[in-house]
Amino acid sequence: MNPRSLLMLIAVSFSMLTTVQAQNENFDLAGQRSEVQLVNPVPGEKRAHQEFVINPTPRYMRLTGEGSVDIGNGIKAIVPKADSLHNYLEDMYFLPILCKCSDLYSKGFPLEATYGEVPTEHGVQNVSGAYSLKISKNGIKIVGYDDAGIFYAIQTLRLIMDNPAAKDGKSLPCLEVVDSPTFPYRGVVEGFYGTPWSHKVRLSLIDFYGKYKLNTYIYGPKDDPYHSSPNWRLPYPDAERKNIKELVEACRKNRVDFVWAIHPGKDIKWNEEDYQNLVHKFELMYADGVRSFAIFFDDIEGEGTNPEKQVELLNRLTEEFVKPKGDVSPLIVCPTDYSKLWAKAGEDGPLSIYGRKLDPSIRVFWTGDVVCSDVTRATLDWVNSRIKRPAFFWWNYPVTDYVRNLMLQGPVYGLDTSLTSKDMCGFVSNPMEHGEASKLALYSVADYSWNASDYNPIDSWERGLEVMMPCIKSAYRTFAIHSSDTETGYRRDESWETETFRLADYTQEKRDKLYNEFDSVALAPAEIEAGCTDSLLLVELRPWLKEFGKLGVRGQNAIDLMDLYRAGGDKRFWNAYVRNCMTAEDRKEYEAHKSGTMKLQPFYEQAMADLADAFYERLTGEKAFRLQAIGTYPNVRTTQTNMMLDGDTATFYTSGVSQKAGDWVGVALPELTTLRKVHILQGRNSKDDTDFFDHAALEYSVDGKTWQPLLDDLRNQYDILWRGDPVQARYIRLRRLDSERTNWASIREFSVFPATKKSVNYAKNSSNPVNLAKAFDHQLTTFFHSPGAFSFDVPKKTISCTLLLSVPEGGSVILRQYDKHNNVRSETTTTDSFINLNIVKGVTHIGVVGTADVNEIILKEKH
Ligand code: LOG
Repeated sequence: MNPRSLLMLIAVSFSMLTTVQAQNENFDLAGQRSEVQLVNPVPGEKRAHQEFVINPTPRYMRLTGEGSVDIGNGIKAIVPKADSLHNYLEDMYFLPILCKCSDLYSKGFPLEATYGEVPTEHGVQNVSGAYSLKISKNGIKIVGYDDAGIFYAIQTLRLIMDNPAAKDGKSLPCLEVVDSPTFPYRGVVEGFYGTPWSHKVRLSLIDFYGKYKLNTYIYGPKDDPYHSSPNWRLPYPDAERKNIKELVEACRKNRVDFVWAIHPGKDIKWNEEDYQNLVHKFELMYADGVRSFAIFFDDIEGEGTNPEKQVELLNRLTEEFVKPKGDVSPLIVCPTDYSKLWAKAGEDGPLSIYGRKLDPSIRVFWTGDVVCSDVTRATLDWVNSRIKRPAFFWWNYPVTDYVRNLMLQGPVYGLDTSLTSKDMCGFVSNPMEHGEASKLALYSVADYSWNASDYNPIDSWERGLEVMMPCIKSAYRTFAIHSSDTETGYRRDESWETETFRLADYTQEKRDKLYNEFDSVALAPAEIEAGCTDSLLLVELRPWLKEFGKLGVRGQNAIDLMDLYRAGGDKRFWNAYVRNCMTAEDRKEYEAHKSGTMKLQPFYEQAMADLADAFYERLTGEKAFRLQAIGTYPNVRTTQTNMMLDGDTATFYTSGVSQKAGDWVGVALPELTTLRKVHILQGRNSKDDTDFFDHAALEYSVDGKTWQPLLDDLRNQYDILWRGDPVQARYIRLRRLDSERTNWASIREFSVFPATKKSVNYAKNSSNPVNLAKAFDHQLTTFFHSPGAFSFDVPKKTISCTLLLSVPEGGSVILRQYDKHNNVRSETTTTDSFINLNIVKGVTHIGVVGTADVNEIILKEKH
């Protein structure tokens, strides 16, 4: 599947989640403006952990009340014999081990670990990884159900030692832990598009998996050519082979299954030759130590999608490769129908074929109702009843391959805590291409998948933040809480502790709170730079931190501007205002590494727009002519609609979800206005774009309820222009009519031209006379760029002229007033962005020399 169709799938998937916002009958402009988000809030609450933190949260833990024991003099350890795979003394490297002996008289605090011998006597569950750990005055007793059980008891001990109560490893609290995992397979699938993780990052992650009791690492980066087409048939080059061997070894130490996945479906032929090619590749991987294998048939088209052939291949491999080897785990498969969104439901559907024919040992992946979606009982019941086994959940979070400009640091939630291994056999997360920065989410993935019923998303996240950056948790938390949502994807709550406000709702209290928050945002990057000890993590976060700091500063400045505006002082206000506007370059940089998309940046945008409008009204006594996007799509409330109102045909608004019957996109005018022209540019281009309404009507309304057509039955029109007898309207919209199309909807520009406002006839000597209109459009946020010089006419009765500019590029501008003989009657040079000229009698036009953006020119006439 090419990236475009992948996006389409995601597009379709999100459309299923959204609800229709505004029906024609109850259209509500106020509702469109509100900050209500279609995002589930994060459940759970922060807990006090006075004693110590263990992740994943143990199923049962009790302090026995015997106080603590001293291990400062060393430990005498009795553990099962080391073999080629397991060496428990090595696993206990963090303990001050004196000797490994059973001699009663030898020194050291006794530690004894056993497994396999009637472990249930100690309350140990009958599942791999289960263990009990008892610390008492008599010693430390570990009982594992199996090797993994001992290893996990050791990890719990290791985390206890990390806590302050352990007094630098000298003391241990007396306690009892009886613990076991909810799901047998827990971990990570490196299954994203984009740059695969580096070897160093993979190794660091594997240690992280072991520490937090994750036991599965599925290697399947889409952009590793030896995993997918074209090279899945070929052996890895030597350097990669060496690395894979090292990964296998690191996984062994950490009791992690290294599962090597192959993605052959794009060009596999269902013949003997390709079967042998696949077995040959598996043999090569086996020779390098791999003992677990997966086959992915996701995101493919054509021959490879045939479920009967997929089943045949998997069953034959099970019989001829897995079973004869004796030490290879059952296979894992990702079906082509991995999400309910397009899975065929019927008896003859691929999943039902799997259910009837696939060897029962084979585990089957499932991503939920859509590609990136919550883990629910309903979705599992749906798939399990077809595949006839508990699915293996492939959770597409915190993956960002479909929103690569985001860095997801929010809580892990949307996971049903009542599920058991009967509902799903395993749970793996597909993370971001930023492996270190994914650890925060994986910390909680480990918590949930080990102990689902006690999972508390907020508390887990708070603990994870502390583990990631213990010395500067607060700064990191500030970054994380505002870097959570996907904006257009699997929506996640963000900035839930922050309350923003509009200029009209300004109160001292709201102002101070938000100002402090922006202050923390502005300071966070430097604090994290100074205090984060993980250099790999810093490298990943740095581009986002830089933009985050800038967002903090412009947010604070916006609040300062509100204060300045309220204090009066036009000159000071405007000069400060233009300095806080984002340049095209600023926007490009922000767009590339976004954060604060749910509340912080929208606050900035809204505050700047509100200020511009209020200031315009103060200067002219008239309402600013600002268009407000409205429509059926949830994101018409977001700043994304600016893209169709910015006068720039290179940028566009996109619905982000597929179009359907009843959809429309429109604008609300500030007041009832007589219109003479409407111009809409649909699509991302005018030639062959798929994202547009190919059948539409242009309509206007006075009340937002009843609509009249301006143009009807528009077919395949990207460029829609209406001119006619002026109409009185408050709302204009482009409505989708009957169509087969299910693409997204995109609009490059939505322009409305009032008849009551004077049209522009001022362009002279201007290289771009069209854009000069932006200086006369009765609002301050759009602008005309003066490339060096321009001039405009001054109507007869004009007594004054106010120019609102950006900071002039050369530092200053010259303004010359000319009479009709082109004689200069007055000349002013200024460095100011707010320029007020009294018009000299007889002046007919004004020349401006200088390079600057001209936001507005306001001419006042004598009454
Ligand atoms: C891909 C996956 C990708 C993810 C998120 C699966 C099974 N496959 O839509 O490689 O990272 O979505 O974009 C996928 O999820 N397909």
